Amino acid sequence: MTDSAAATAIPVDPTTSRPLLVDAPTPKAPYPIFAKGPVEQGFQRGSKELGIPTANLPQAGADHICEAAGSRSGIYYGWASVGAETTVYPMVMSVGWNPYYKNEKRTAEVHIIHKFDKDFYGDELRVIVAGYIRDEKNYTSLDDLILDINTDIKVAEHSLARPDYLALKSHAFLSPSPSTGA
Ligand code: ADP
Ligand code: RBF
Ligand code: MG
Repeated sequence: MTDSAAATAIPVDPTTSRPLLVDAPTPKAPYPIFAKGPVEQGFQRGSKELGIPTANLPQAGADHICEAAGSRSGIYYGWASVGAETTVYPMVMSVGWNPYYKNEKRTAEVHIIHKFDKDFYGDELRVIVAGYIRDEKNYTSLDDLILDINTDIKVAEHSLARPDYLALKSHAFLSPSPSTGA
């Protein structure tokens, strides 16, 4: 490999062989997409037991993201903040149709890449969606789903480290709303 090829090579996750960088060096329309709302309860299908809890955005937030992103179901990445906290964390988000609602409703579930001490149901969740990672897949094994989510997390971290994506981390949208209180 020549030096210039090495300099431009995209790193790959050894476990899943997936590239760790997605999207152009600068966010392109329709990104960034902004959404906020109080965290709602999901179906408690055990995301937490998998070690991958997902905070559900209200329906209006999920619909807004879907529409803005061209109604594309799949896995997205970006930044998130919660409640009265000013800390901004990287996030991965699964957007899809929910069979429970007979495919009439889409959900947007956000996994914040941080270990929290407690739940934050009802708190305001603010997200900036910076780009798209992949389509949703059907898995035959839970282990394979977990491996892919762990790669999604690495993809988000790598992709968000680029200057034009990092700049979104300090966007005013992620500051607590005056009414958030508590
Ligand atoms: P639900 O079905 O209600 O969404 P989950 O098992 O997916 O249940 O857990 C989600 C909840 O876990 C969130 O609403 C939030 O209160 C809490 N939580 C704790 N840590 C995180 C995290 N890192 N990312 C997202 N949610 C988290
Ligand atoms: N579920 C799937 O069936 N296929 C997927 O490709 C998929 N990818 C996910 C990626 C991320 C980053 C996250 C957080 C979840 C993903 N899920 C996927 C799981 C699913 O959307 C949901 O979290 C669980 O069903 C629990 O509600
Ligand atoms: Mg959840």
